[in-house]
Amino acid sequence: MTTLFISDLHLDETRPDITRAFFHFLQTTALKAKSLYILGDFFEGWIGDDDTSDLIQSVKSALATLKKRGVAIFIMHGNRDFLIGSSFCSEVGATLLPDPSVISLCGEPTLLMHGDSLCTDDHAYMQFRTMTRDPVWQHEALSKSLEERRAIAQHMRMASNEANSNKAEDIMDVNADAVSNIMQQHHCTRLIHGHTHRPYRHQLTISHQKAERIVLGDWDSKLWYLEASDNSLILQSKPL
Ligand code: OKV
Ligand code: MN
Repeated sequence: MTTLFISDLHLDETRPDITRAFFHFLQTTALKAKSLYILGDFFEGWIGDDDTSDLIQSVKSALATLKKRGVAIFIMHGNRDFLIGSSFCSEVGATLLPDPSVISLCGEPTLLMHGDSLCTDDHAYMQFRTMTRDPVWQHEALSKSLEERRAIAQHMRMASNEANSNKAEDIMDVNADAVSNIMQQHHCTRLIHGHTHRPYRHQLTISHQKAERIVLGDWDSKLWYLEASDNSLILQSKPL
């Protein structure tokens, strides 16, 4: 029995090929697993659980089917879909995981994160994050009509695309001290996260101990998942 980790699918109407690959992944690889962890940016955007589209409906039903077949599903917020709420999760039978969370994996305490909170050199983004994770902001955001939220989302996405094209590559990666601090705080020698779209297994030394940071890949030209079995971890990628 395996445990699977994915992130950064950025599901969106403009990429039906990714949605198709995800459904195929659920019906094959994920069906054989014990649990599936989705570590953020599952959707390209989220404006509230009351939003219904064909895409959202079909994803809900695919996840609910997986759950009914006995696979446990865990969802963590990403920087894009941070408004996913308890209604969505209970509808599909998933557990909403706080960021960060610690689980035991292959007998080792393992820290799970989306990864955006580690990008502390991107000050503009950290400010955006603080604002949008504020419960008061979120309550106000969700009290607007769906139409209004759609319009605001479109605006925010356009502004963000413009800002990111002017950002240096390395400020959009994790900060090494932020990684070391959070792993020590949680007494973990393994960290699994996504967000940066730089899939890799980094071998580290943290307070004289061997440690590992596993970065999941985004689903774009390839799909990526981390497969954990009894005693091995494999970072897999397949063509879409
Ligand atoms: C998510 C990011 C867009 C980064 C805002 C009311 C309020 C909804 C919202 C709209 C945007 C989330 C919910 C999205 C993340 C972006 C652009 C940059 C850096 C309001 C209702 F309060 F402002 F009125 N938002 N979306 N970005 O499209 O998913 O992560 S989103
Ligand atoms: Mn992200």
